[in-house]
Amino acid sequence: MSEQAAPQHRQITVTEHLLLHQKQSPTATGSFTQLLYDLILAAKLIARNVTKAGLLDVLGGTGEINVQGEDVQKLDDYANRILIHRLQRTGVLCAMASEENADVINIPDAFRRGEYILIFDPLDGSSNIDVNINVGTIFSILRRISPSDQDVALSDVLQPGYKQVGAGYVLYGPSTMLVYTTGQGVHAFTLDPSVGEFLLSLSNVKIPETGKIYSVNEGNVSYWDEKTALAAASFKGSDNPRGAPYSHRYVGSLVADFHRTLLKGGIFMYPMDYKDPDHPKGKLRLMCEAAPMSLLAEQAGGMASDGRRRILEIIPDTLHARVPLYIGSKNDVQHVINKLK
Ligand code: AHM
Ligand code: MG
Repeated sequence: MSEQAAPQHRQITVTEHLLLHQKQSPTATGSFTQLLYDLILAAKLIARNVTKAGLLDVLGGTGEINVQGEDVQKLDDYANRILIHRLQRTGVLCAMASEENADVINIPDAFRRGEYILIFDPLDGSSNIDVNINVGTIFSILRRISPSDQDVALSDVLQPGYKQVGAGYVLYGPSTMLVYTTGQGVHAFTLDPSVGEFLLSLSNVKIPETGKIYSVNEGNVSYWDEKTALAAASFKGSDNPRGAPYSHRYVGSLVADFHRTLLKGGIFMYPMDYKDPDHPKGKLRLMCEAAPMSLLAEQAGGMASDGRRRILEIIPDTLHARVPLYIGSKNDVQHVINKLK
């Protein structure tokens, strides 16, 4: 079970939480804490605009198509700009990569550079924003491997997920929540808009070993192979870890679907599909979606796989590589892996 937050008068802020963990690491310099601090500020600015969607002229598309071939929403673009603007001046990053940008984003010469690389999806699920459904920002933090006096190489960015030194997301929902890990468990904070601070809500979040909910876009069933279709169908009957039908929930925003899976258990899947019959592939991006969620899942005692391999061990071949994703409760994910064999 996750540990509940302290009563109101003893609540701790995310900054206090970060400093506490920093103190516990004798080699910590404070730069990682600075990075998260600036990331949180960017998230608050994004939250401010997301909650005003419908009031400000922020809904709809910009008319542009992004590197993924998708319509760029005005809020996607805003979130991306805010993150790049705020984070390039932290002094602790040597590069960034965004779902919205084709290439690695270098830190301009005007700013100090550091050891960390930030990869993010600025506004995941943004096709849902026009209908007032939860969206989120997902982030992944790596440490560069090449010497710091050299230019950052693509190989610094294309590291497998187990190398992440931090990962998390901000969920813009009925309340704004920050969930993060630095490899010492998963902790969840809620933004109190009256004081502008994220306050600790849950520490050491643990995913139940078996859940009661499966989450997948079943409208795609005719694009799946037979084993995938049978694996998804097994959650409707009794041939599954629960031995009884699961409930089905699918928001269509990874951050929202993952957040529910993290807290309540079960499985979220985005299988490989044959929409392009010659090039079967998953939809979700390895570096800015699957890898950070997988670090969180494993830190919470869950599991994440592409159906064959542990997501965290996959070495990305390109910045925008896509993978199938099966993530959530250990027993539910293992069940699907067995079905796919
Ligand atoms: P996005 O990054 O362009 O918003 O796309 C990713 C989203 C995820 O949030 C979600 O899990 C998935 O796409 C939903 O896809 P679909 O509409 O095909 O079910
Ligand atoms: Mg996304």
